[in-house]
Amino acid sequence: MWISFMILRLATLLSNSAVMAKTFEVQMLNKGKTGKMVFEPAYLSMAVGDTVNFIPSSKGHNAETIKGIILKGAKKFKSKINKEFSVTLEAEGLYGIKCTPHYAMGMVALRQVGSAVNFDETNAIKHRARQRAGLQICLNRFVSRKFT
Ligand SMILES: [Cu+2]
Repeated sequence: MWISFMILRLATLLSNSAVMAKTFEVQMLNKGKTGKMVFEPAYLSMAVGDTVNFIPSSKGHNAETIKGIILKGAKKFKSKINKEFSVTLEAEGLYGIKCTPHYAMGMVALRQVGSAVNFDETNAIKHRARQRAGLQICLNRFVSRKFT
């Protein structure tokens, strides 16, 4: 009786932790609601241990972490063009993500994992105008969420 109670309890704990970690789908698109060459959604707030699944809905895109917009020690990644790619983000902070071929067109995204411990460094980084504009939109969403 005691054993079966413990097994049941353990099973409940395990299933709870499986439910807690979420998977977010992000489309990589030639044309989206927010313009041409976009990640949708461009900004996402996640918990530590959540997974992002990048889906190449249009051809010619990938997802790569941006140098300088990722906390030191956090896992960098670069997916293959046209391939679906999943990554579990274990370190807290902001992750800047770009599409390698369309970075110059401003195809960028921001993931906030837990709290944005590297916000100041992210906000201070220098980029060319288009990338900067894309990142600024993401950062503004982060800021408005933070202070409202
Ligand atoms: Cu792209």
